[in-house]
Amino acid sequence: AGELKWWQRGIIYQIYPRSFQDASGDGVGDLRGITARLPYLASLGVEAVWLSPIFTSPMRDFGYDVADYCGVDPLFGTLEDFDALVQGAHRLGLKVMLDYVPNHSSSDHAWFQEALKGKDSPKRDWYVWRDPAPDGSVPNNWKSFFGGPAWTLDERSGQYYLHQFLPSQPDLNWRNPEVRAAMYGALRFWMRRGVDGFRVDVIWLLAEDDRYLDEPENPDWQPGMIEHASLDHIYTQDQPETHAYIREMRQVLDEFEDRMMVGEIYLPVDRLLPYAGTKDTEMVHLPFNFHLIGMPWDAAQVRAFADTYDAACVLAGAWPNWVLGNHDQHRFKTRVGTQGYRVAQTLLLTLRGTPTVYYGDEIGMENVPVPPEKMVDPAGLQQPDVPAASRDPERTPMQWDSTENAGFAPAGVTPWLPLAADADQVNVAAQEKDEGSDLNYFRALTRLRREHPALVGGEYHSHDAGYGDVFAFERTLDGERLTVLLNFGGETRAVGALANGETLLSSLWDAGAVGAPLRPFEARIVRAG
Ligand code: ISL
Repeated sequence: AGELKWWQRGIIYQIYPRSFQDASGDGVGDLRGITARLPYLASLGVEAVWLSPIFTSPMRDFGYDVADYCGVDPLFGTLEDFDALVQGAHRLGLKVMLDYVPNHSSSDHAWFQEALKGKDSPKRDWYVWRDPAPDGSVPNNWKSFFGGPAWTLDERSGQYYLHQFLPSQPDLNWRNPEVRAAMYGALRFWMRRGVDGFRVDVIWLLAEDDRYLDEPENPDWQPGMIEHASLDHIYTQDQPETHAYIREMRQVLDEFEDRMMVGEIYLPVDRLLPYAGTKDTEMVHLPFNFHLIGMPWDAAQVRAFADTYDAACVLAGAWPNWVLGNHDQHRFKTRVGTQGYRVAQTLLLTLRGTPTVYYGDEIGMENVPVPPEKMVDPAGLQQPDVPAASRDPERTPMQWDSTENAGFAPAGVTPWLPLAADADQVNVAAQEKDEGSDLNYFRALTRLRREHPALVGGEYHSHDAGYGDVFAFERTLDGERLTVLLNFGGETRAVGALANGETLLSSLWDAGAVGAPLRPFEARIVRAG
């Protein structure tokens, strides 16, 4: 796998900076905290660390509302702290990725404040303004992801501005070349400081159809689903102009050596892979593949998807990637259950493609119930009728040890979100000492990836294991063949010749006899003899 790039070869580890390590003692994680934990990150065997937004922000959407694209928010530290983090990471061989939020700024951004001055403001056209409908109401039926209309009236000018998220997150007007130039300037600023790559927030939403037509209703919407899903978003998502802007963005990245971007894109595979571009016109290096998150946890369905996706990637010349969780999704251990956890982790780290891991998943963190009076996520607060809407449960502090505040923050400090009730048992320190822990299983998997290039660069081919609850596939490279056997169910399953060969790793640790049946919920990696 020598010719692979770092973002193909390695694992991306997502840190939600508010929740990783609080060095300053204010209950919120920060950059110096992350720097202090770099040796831990290196010990995991990951390649790159992606930081959710650290930029100057009023934090109404916890940093996804940027008030200065080239500044570090004081809550997280200073530019000097950031430089130290990058240097420290690079010394340990870790890449650093930032979270770039181009679709919208904060309403506190100087650009929006200038635009608010009136229709003649030089920055007016940097955002998306429309006159009211003839009856004075919103220009059309577009909705915010967080509930309510995607339009807010600016009383002074009598016009509405577009916001696909909070009213305090006005959409930037990407059709305006000045906006694009300014936003590319921010990318260059961070790349000059040594940043290796970017996760690009809602990249598939950058442009809107400029006829501003009503979106069609979604016939599959039901009460209990978020309001945003009541429409089919054919005019606000995946527009041809968006593709053009991404091609431009890619050229900015290519001004620097070996940089990459991964795009946040929630689309079906046939509309997702075009975001990788073509050999001649490249776009994002990785278009996030979130499909394992949305689909039922079922061996046959996961296999069918993996087959389809892998083949589509080969055809499109796109490098595959896999995700089980992030700061917007419920913890995967909570979704698949304790028993399915190691099967899922094995799947993530052995399918062909770049895995992205969410902080804490390596120790098996689960959703933490957050009582109503402690809820802070606007997506949850604005949609109280949708219990699953809040993203607080998957954003709770990292569990480092069994001291007060689990080592996340000094004793006596109140963390910004509550810690898991079992943090005194489920934590890094405890799992370091336990050979059979989730943490050591994760490390065993990353070690295997390093020792066996077939797991990284090898071809993927699935097998019919003869049972609906077993997913079996092989990874082959240069004569080495590794078989991954995943028992999604609670039955013992004899998979015959598929299990023949030396067991390199079992989720139940003991290798067992050659060719032994799969035990309930066992994940096993076998080297064919
Ligand atoms: O989470 C989602 C899919 O289940 C969608 O609601 C949508 O993809 C998401 O809200 C978009 O997320 C990104 O942009 C938001 C920010 O709040 C999220 O944290 C970020 O990941 C606005 O910047």
